[in-house]
Amino acid sequence: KENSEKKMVSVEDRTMCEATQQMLTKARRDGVKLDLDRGYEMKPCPIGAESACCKHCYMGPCRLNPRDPYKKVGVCGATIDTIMARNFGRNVAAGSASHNDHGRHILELFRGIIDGKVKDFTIEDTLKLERVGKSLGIDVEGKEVLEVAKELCDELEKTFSNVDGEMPFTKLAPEATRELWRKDGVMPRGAMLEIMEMMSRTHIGCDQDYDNLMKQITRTALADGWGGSMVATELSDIMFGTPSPTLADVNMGVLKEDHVNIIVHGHEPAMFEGMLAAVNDSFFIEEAKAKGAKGINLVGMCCSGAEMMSRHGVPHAGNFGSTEAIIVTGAVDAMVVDIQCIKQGLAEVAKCYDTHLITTNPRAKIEGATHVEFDEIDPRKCTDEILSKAIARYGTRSMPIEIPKKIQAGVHGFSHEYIEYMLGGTFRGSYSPLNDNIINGRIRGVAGVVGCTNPKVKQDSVHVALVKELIRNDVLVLQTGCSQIALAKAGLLVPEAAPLAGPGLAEVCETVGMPPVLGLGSCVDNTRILIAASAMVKAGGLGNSIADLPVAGCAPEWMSEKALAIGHYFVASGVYTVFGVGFPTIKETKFHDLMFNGLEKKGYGKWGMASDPIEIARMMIAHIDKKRKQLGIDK
Ligand code: SF4
Ligand code: MSK
Repeated sequence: KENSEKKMVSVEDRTMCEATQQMLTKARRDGVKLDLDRGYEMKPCPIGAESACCKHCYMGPCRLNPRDPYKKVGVCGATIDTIMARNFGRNVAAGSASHNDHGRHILELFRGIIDGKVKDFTIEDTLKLERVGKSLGIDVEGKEVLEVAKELCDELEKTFSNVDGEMPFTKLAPEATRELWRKDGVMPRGAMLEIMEMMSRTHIGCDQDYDNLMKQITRTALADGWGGSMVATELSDIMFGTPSPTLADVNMGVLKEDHVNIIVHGHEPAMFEGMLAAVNDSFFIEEAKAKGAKGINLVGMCCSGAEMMSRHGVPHAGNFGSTEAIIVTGAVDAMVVDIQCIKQGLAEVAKCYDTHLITTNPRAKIEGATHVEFDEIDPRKCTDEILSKAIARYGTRSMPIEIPKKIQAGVHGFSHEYIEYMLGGTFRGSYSPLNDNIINGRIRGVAGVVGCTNPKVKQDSVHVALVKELIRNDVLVLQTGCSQIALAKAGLLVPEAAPLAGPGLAEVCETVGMPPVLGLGSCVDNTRILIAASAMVKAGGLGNSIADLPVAGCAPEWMSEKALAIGHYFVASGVYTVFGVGFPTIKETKFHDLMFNGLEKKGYGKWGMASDPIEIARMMIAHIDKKRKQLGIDK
């Protein structure tokens, strides 16, 4: 009864993804509640939504009034600015910790290959190994691959363990940007130290000056973007191959009724790479056929899906907002997960549709799921057990199957290296073609549109409307994560979408044969945008620091702490970054003013917030135009 459709908001108001609408309708009919409806029913605490409460000690929790924020202080005397800064700092610490944990495990895998303990993975891209080594000052001349790899591994270990000095990959940022970080004392040292210090300084009775807290927040966020996230992306490219454009299908129609369907969802590529190797084993293909299936269909979801699609063209079934809904098809024989953005609600939905939900990582188990641990030293032990379970489930399928017939082809896999190559071979030298096209005004500026979906807003709708408006105004859009999947489903990641762009951008797209929207991969791959932005500065003609560039960023449907860490590392690197949905600060407070105005005056980027996509586009374009004017390239 609780699920009666009468009480529900229409499915068209919950998501613009037609496949997800169809599955939400079916779930309601089946009496199964999905996150899209739970999100609508949840009434978030208005005090918490604006970060006006604190539970950092047991004299509280203390609640202040967001409508009159300076009227009261916490029991310890903490002001609204201290409370908001501490809360934000801990969010950023959690987000940075997630990406650094991911990056550190990728580094351990890399070390395992070098030591010879890991035999099922290898160093795929030796050219990139050399390039990254050289960029960090490693002498690669005349050295064996493993020798360079060992030196790179030792150097990148400092990303996590340094207690002083400068994090290795910060060398890739423009000198003026690094000088600002040094001058303000926010240059990140080692990620473990920065995250530890962030947690320590936000303990009751420690750092109670919002401006001073902002310094450690900035350092902790930079330790993500120029730290663990960048290590994850660059080493994953070296081990599994650097992406280049590849055609791939997206949306729930990639499931096949007559195949054993296995979905991999999460963030670390190793387990997915292991699955990809295992599904081609003729033994399992024959096993599947013996149960009446035509074969085994491996597809991705969320960010590890985006990463595998970029690298190998593996089909992608949908973003964060569709992970529960896809199980409602009844066609998913196993959903295999690792870390981050895996809703606990999947366990209940999987139970309802007799789907195996399989956790594989010791750092992320789910009550009610089956745990089959993945070990890089013996990957087949895990992948073979998963395949056996999925094939057995196919053989006993008893539910009606309903797969939405929605599928959209797109071009994915634009690494920063490929963007350099495509737009003229190099960013360096006398103004690269990308910079030339920005200077001559064909391309007005560059926007990064990234991040999650959030059931507080209609899934995908803000992403799609925003990106359409940006390209219509000649802004080239770079995408990652769940946002990229939203636009892929909407059909914008194809060269044929060029006519949707303004005349200048359309001309560039048609000349080069590229889409107006470029998909760069998963959410850790946002670091590709940092590297591309640094390369634009170094190419010349667009100022001295990232803050000078006519660029802007946005996460219009964000939800995670990782998104806050990413947003802040972009701001700290010099980028105007707008968030949709809402923001955990109160306007008319000193901390909010520092984030939304003060940081820019100090030479950083700044935060912005709006929920309407056209309003967000207007804000981003106004910033791009302001930067063009400052550079003297406005016409
Ligand atoms: Fe309240 Fe201060 Fe304790 Fe926070 S730290 S709960 S504001 S007394
Ligand atoms: S998965 S952090 S919902 S982009 Fe990277 Fe998607 Fe956001 Fe998770």
